[in-house]
Amino acid sequence: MAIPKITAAEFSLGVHQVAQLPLGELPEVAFLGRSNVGKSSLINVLLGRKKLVRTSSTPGCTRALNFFLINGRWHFVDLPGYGYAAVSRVLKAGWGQLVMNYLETRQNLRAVVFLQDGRRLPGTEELFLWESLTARGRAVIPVLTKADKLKMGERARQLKNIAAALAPFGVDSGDFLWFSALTHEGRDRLWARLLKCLGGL
Ligand SMILES: Nc1nc2c(ncn2[C@@H]2O[C@H](COP(=O)(O)OP(=O)(O)OP(=O)(O)O)[C@@H](O)[C@H]2O)c(=O)[nH]1
Ligand SMILES: [Mg+2]
Repeated sequence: MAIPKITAAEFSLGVHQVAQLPLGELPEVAFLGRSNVGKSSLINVLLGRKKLVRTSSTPGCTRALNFFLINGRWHFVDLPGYGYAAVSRVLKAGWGQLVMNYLETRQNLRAVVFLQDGRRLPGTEELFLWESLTARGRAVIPVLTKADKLKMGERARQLKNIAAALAPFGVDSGDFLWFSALTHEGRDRLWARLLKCLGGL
C-alpha cells in the first residue's frame, strides 16, 4: 500500500487538562509508550518531517498531550512518556490521570500505537495499560522500536517473549511491527495499519 502524501503537518495544541481537548470530529491516533521509547521520532518518520516533533535523549521530553494536525484531516497525538524517575508511578499522578482519562474516554481516538523498546520486556506499566486499553475495546497497534539495535536472532527471541507476556490481552506475535527511526523500517506497514483505522486516504 502506498503511504499518504503529507501535504501539511503542523503542531496544533498542547493539552494539559481534559477541558482543553479539541472539539470536533477529526479522527485521531495516539502514540503511547515509555519515556525515551521513540514516540516523537516515530511520528517524525511517519510524517517525513525531520523536526516537527521535538525528540530528546533526555527522558520526559514530551509533557503535554501534543496534537498535530495532518493534511487537515487527522490528529496525531504524541502522549507524554511514562516510567522515568519521579513520575514512575504516573499512572496515579496528575498527568497520568489525564492520559488515562484520554485513553479511556476520548471518542475521536481510532487507534493507539503502543510502542515498546524491542530490547526490553513489557513491565508493570505496560501490562496495566494493555489491560485498560483492551478492557475498553481500543484498537491497539503494537510497535517494537529501535529495531536497528537488534540482530535477527535477538529479534526472534524478543518477539517470542514479548508476545508471550502480552498474550493475556489477545495479542498475537503476528500483530507486532518492528520499527526503526534510523532506517525507516516498518514505516509503510505502520501507515497501512493506521489508514485502516483512520478510514483510508
Ligand atoms: N537507534 C535508534 N534510536 C532511536 C530510535 N528512535 C528513537 N531513538 C532515540 O531515542 C531517544 C528518544 O527518542 P524520542 O523520540 O525523543 O522518545 P520519546 O518516546 O518521544 O520520549 P519522551 O518524549 O521522553 O516520552 C532519542 O535519542 C532518539 O534519537 C530508533 O529507531 N533507533
Ligand atoms: Mg517525545
